[in-house]
Amino acid sequence: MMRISRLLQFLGILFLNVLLTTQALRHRKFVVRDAPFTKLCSTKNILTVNGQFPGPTLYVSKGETIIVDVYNRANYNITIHWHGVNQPRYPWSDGPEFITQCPIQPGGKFSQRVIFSEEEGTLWWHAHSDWSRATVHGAIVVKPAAGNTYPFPKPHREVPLILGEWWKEDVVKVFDDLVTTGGDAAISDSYLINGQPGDLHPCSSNDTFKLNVEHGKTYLLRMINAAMQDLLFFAIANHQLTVVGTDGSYVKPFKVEYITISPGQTMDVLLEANQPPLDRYYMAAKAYSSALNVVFDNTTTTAILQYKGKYIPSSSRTRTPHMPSLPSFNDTNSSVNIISQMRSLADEAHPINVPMNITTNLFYTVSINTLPCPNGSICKGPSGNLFAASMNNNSFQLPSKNNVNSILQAYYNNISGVFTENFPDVPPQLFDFTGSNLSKFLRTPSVDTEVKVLEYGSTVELVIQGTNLLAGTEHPMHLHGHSFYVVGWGFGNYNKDKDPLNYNLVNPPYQNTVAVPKNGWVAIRFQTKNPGVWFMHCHLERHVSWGMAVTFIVKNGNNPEQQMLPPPPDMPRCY
Ligand SMILES: *[C@@H]1O[C@H](CO)[C@@H](O)[C@H](O)[C@H]1NC(C)=O
Ligand SMILES: *[C@@H]1O[C@H](CO)[C@@H](O)[C@H](O)[C@H]1NC(C)=O
Ligand SMILES: *[C@@H]1O[C@H](CO)[C@@H](O)[C@H](O)[C@H]1NC(C)=O
Ligand SMILES: *[C@@H]1O[C@H](CO)[C@@H](O)[C@H](O)[C@H]1NC(C)=O
Ligand SMILES: *[C@@H]1O[C@H](CO)[C@@H](O)[C@H](O)[C@H]1NC(C)=O
Ligand SMILES: *[C@@H]1O[C@H](CO)[C@@H](O)[C@H](O)[C@H]1NC(C)=O
Ligand SMILES: *[C@@H]1O[C@H](CO)[C@@H](O)[C@H](O)[C@H]1NC(C)=O
Ligand SMILES: *[C@@H]1O[C@H](CO)[C@@H](O)[C@H](O)[C@H]1NC(C)=O
Ligand SMILES: *[C@@H]1O[C@H](CO)[C@@H](O)[C@H](O)[C@H]1NC(C)=O
Ligand SMILES: *[C@@H]1O[C@H](CO)[C@@H](O)[C@H](O)[C@H]1NC(C)=O
Ligand SMILES: [Cu+2]
Repeated sequence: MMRISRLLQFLGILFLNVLLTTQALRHRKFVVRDAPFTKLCSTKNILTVNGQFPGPTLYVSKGETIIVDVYNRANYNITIHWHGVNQPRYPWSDGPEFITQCPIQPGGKFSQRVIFSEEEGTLWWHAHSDWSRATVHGAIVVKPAAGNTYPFPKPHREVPLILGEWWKEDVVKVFDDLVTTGGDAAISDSYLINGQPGDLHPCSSNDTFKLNVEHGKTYLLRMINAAMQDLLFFAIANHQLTVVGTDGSYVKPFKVEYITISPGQTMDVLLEANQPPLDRYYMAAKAYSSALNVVFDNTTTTAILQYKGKYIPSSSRTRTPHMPSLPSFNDTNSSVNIISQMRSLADEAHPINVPMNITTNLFYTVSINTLPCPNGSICKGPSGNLFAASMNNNSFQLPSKNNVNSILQAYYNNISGVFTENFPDVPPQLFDFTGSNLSKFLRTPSVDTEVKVLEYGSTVELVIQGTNLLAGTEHPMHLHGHSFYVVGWGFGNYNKDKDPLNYNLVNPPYQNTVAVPKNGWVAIRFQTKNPGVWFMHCHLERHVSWGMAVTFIVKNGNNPEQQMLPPPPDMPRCY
């Protein structure tokens, strides 16, 4: 009996392996190249995929694996990340530069295996090297597996809505200036909706994105915040929005007048076209930026919602659209409207599995810092210093600065000297993190390539605590390789005795990006069931460039199915 079942098991594994290796996977071709685009009255070349901006949408079914053949025909190193795709056992094509791979160099090609598993809903892909993601990004739509349906009535139509950010200047120059001057980044000139600034901006009236709807129908907006520097408020005049999902996972539907969406986050939103059809309505987005005395792009981007049908005279196409009202740029209470209402479905068809027995408690601070200006340089950061940022007082340094290997390659091949395993579980120094008058002696972090090693199968609770060093602000933290349950959040300092009593362990949302509120904290839980090297970082681009990041190494488990797969033969070379 035993023998037969062993044999069947063996044959099963054999069959699975044959399937994995011989199944014809769908290929998509991504050609990274320059293309000219005109916005805000001027034309410049930007880095694109297939000449498109935003880039092409990937459509897949839940659980599918596809191959994206990425060709670099630009003069710039590039990597591509599949944001929110957990890539089970396969960090090799995850994409963050010098974390899991060296960049694809000009003229190079990398065939990236993108492995979908539990994700369903909206995700996105973007470049993960320097600041090239500003223009190299696009949507990923994960449909339910064959025979399954949405947990809400099938919408009439689905529309990706990508929020972006545009500099008139070359974004490579904006990034270089940030690095060489040590100061803050030049602020952008506008935000974008599906690649367009909207008709409140000069020269933009003809190209404004327009959504034509039929009265009485429901539309699914697949929203992505691909902006670089700020959380965004978004609303549609006179229309309520029903949030039904985030980060490739469904939530219990709730109605809102506006949403707050973080860079890195996606949101599935139902729109009922139920307003007077002769009128037109702006869809508008603008920044939530609460740090004191920090200049930011305070412009508003718009698109237009208009009704179609033969009873609508063409003259209505020229009506001035209604403008939605959005919270003011520093309205922190309004910024948490979404995080406070998110609940996962937690039903039979969408079960959840919140870790209850925590094996690994982690407490990480996220801070804006300064580093002393090197002698002989002029630095444009605070008081003539360099801007920096940190987690647990460590300002993360990419290994490229010390070594040509990625952390993943170094880990897999046992190459020493690329990183240390010293990342601390708690801040090295405790202080009143959100206090209003913090000593400037707390501002200087250590600078190092430190990782946190986790055993396979650990149940992790990570509390991320914002600090008020320099200026408290919100931080959208994104984890690669794992989604996590957001079990709690609050303002002020986390209280380890009181705050856990208010956790939602029943139906917390399942996300890959969560905004730590200004001078507040979030608690997330996940189980390490994905061996590999996984980056975690703030998705505000200047903050990650200043070092607000940590790398997790999740070790292999004992069973072969709990171990990393071998690397592909065409991993980009590091030299
Ligand atoms: C918009 O298009 C019209 C007609 O093609 C053209 O005359 C006008 O100059 C365009 N406006 C802008 C701002 O490009
Ligand atoms: C945006 O900020 C600029 C200064 O940077 C200011 O002059 C302008 O009034 C602000 N506009 C809005 C709409 O707040
Ligand atoms: C927001 O900014 C306005 C104008 O700068 C200021 O008057 C107000 O006190 C600020 N509100 C908060 C909550 O910080
Ligand atoms: C924000 O909400 C808190 C708690 O409800 C309240 O105490 C505080 O006054 C509010 N702040 C503002 C600026 O409205
Ligand atoms: C919790 O985890 C620990 C360590 O893995 C284990 O010894 C213990 O039995 C677990 N407790 C429960 C209630 O599962
Ligand atoms: C920089 O200059 C200061 C003061 O002149 C000196 O104390 C320090 O040692 C110098 N640092 C370096 C790295 O040369
Ligand atoms: C790295 O070290 C581990 C444990 O010592 C060993 O099992 C593995 O084969 C080594 N890998 C390489 C590529 O040498
Ligand atoms: C802030 O702290 C410094 C010393 O740590 C003190 O001199 C100063 O008076 C304090 N300012 C306020 C507004 O509390
Ligand atoms: C951060 O690390 C630096 C360098 O090790 C140390 O001097 C400083 O005291 C630390 N600061 C805090 C707040 O832990
Ligand atoms: C691209 O990356 C390689 C090695 O990873 C480096 O040697 C080269 O200088 C980079 N090229 C550019 C244009 O940044
Ligand atoms: Cu941040």
